[in-house]
Amino acid sequence: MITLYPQDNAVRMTCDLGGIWDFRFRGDDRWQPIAVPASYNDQKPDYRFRNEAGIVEYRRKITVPSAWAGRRVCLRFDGVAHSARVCLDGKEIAVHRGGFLPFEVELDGILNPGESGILTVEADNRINHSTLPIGTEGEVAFFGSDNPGIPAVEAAKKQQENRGINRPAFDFFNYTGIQRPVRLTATPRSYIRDITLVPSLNGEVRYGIVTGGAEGGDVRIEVLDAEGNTVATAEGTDGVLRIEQPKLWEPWPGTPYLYTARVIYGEDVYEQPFGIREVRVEGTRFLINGKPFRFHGPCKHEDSPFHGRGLDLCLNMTDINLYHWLNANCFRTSHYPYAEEMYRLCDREGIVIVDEVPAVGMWADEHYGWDLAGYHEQVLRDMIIRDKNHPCVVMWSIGNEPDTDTYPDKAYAYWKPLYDAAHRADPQDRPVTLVGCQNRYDRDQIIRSMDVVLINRYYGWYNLSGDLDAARYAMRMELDWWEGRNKPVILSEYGADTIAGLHGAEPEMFTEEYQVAFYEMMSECLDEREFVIGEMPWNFADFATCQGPMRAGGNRKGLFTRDRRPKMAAHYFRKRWAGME
Ligand code: GCB
Repeated sequence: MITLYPQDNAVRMTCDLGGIWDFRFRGDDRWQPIAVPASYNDQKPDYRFRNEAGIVEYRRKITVPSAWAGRRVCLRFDGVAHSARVCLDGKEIAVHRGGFLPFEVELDGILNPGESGILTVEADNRINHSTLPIGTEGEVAFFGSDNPGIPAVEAAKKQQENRGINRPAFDFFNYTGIQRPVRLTATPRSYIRDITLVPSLNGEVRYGIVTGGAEGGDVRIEVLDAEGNTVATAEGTDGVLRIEQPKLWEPWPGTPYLYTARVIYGEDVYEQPFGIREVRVEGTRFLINGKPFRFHGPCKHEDSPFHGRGLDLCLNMTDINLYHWLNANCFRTSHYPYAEEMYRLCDREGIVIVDEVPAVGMWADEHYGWDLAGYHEQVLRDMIIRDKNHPCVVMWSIGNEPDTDTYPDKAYAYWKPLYDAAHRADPQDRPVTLVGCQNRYDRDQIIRSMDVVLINRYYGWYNLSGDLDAARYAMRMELDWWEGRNKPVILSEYGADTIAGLHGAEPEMFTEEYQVAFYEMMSECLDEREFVIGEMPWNFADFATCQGPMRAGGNRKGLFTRDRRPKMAAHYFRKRWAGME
């Protein structure tokens, strides 16, 4: 079950379990030190850390402070990739499927205040046709030519399978482990379990409170403005708050004004930040607070040297300040829900988010035969429950680049119920999208049916490579077609691999000049169309991928290098986006 983000206040306490834990591959005798939270993969120059598919074990001693007597004590994991089995003193206390959403286990009766125990966490990094994201089973990897049919290659592939080699069906390194914080949390026994806030521009905020534990008394809610003044109050588990002359949450460069909903239930208190803003699609426009909003900002990954996909608050801060430097106003959480700290930061900084589930790697048409829809919907609902109150989140993405054109009707039948489920799950009923890959857009049925059409296009890179005139022609021709669909369109990925420091008098592929020329050409096409309401270059920074003949030290389509130095294209967008709001 998804629970509120942990909080320290007068009645709630947390104890961060980050640090150096014990670690080993299942079956090993010897434990070795490992940093938590972080991906384990880059913490040791060892083949197994990078490549082994299977279960790893983490271990440490935990103690519940005796001062927490009488409290409800939980162990909360913000994200363990890709699934976790948690034991205390050898006894299973929790299992969780999926690597990008939180889960918690109540320790009442398992470990009491004043007691210690040995916590072990088994993390499974295997990916296959029943996980999100998807791993390959038998077929070729996402990027890598396996020369199907060559007897020696086929035989060697069988050998690989026997060795448990496990490959992503997606273009980012399969970083795993305990990548996000682990905490002990203490709340009163009768506690606030969930808070839902649905603001309107007129200052009315519909709210709903869910409580847990024994009946604990009345529910009261107070809204505080940014200075801490109480500006509205209400009583009861649901109702409407009324804020006079509300200040709106506006995306950057406006003011992302935040209120705090202080919920009081018996002894418990929780302070939930929120913003007053409305999101709506009207014709081919995307409106935030009734004003047309144009998305401009590169897509991201959670990726950096050393930490891998592990939470790094300093990196998050640096990245968001680089978004400001770029004059960017948004990103998509390609290709999974990010750590909660990032959304909280974007609430404060006014950076808009398109929030994406880890449904990536479904590019083979056979996925319509896999038994995945139920789990997919659960992950989607859990993401929406976790992120529903963030003003920065303005749209949900139910997946990235599935095959939607081989069997358009099967694709429609799979994705439409997920689209409906997202609308049903979101109390704020934000727009919903599915990100389309470069395909037979004339055959596809589902992408065009989304509230906003998000399409990834690589004219001039993966096709028409190196010929930007041809790419311009193709892009224009496709945009002519979309013009007839009467939908708002965002170019949700476009980019060119670029080796920082590689230059050419002629803009040739992989040079910084080509990356700029590619973006200039694309900008020209996009600027001609009013229904194009956004551009999200791929990618903010270079990032790690699995090895393959098309990836030299990872994906190099970053506007920045992996250590966040701007390439020429970053300067290009900084200029282009200045004053674009
Ligand atoms: C895509 C994928 C993204 C890849 C990118 C690329 O279409 O959505 O995950 O990294 O292309 O660079 O090939």
